[in-house]
Amino acid sequence: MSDDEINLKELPDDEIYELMKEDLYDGYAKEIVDEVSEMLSRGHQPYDILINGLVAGMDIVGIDFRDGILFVPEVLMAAKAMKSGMAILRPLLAETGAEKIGTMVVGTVKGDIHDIGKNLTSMMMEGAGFEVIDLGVNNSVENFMEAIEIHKPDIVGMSALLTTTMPYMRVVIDALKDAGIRQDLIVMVGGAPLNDAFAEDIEADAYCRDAAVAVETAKRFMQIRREKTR
Ligand code: B1M
Repeated sequence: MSDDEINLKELPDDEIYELMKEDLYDGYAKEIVDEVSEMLSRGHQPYDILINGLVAGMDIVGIDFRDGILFVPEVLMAAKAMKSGMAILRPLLAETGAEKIGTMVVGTVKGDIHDIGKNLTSMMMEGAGFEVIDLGVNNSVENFMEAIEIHKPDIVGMSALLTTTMPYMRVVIDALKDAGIRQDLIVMVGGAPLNDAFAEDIEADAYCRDAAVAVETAKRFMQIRREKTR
């Protein structure tokens, strides 16, 4: 919806959230930027704007994509709009002044180019005080191993959004075992098609339903790790 038609200042909060979902669906990046900024100026928390506006909008896109109502170009536009909103929220979510509590190497696995959920998780982890080395998308086992060698992280995070790419997580975990470093790392996995049973099956340490769970899980594991080394 164009700014010429709507004066955001006149709308109540719930209508702006509705508008965000519509504009995300339509891939209107500029409008999303304006709406995110307006909600911030009203004192809404960055996390609430992310969940109630951007993530809620992307959920609707996902349903219509699945049902053949939206196609790849439209979904890409929606993803671009989502990223423009996330770009504003990112520094705010990361701005907690928290002490560094650990390091995570994270990436989307080979064959998979979905990165919105991974980026969101990275943002939230940074906000919680983790250093995050984000490998981007379509990562081979070699990419993960090289980054682990260089950055010596506490945590390895993997993301997959496709049922065809999620099995690749096992390939990475098996490589960690073969290299004799599996026990030194906390392995967390996430992505819409995963679940606890899958994580257990591939011998990951945890499945993270969403970015907030990823943060809680990482903190919990780091706490356990610190207690062990005391
Ligand atoms: Co894709 N796509 N897509 N797509 N896409 C899905 C995943 C799909 C479910 C849509 C559908 O049919 N309903 C479906 C997968 C079906 C399946 O395998 N079961 C699908 C398909 C089929 C495809 C293509 C094959 C389509 C085609 O070309 N025919 C193709 C594959 C490309 C490839 O990867 N090789 C494709 C392409 C694309 C786009 C490029 C158009 C675009 C991606 C743009 C981008 O990411 N830059 C896209 C999008 C946007 C989606 C949907 C609509 C939205 C995904 C998303 O960003 N969600 C998606 C439908 C859906 O999931 N509802 C769909 C919002 C995000 C915040 O949630 O990613 O789940 P999510 O992340 C959450 C948690 O899962 C968790 O925390 C996040 C935040 O709370 N999490 C982690 C995620 N990663 C984590 C890592 C962690 C921890 C937690 O590490 C520790």
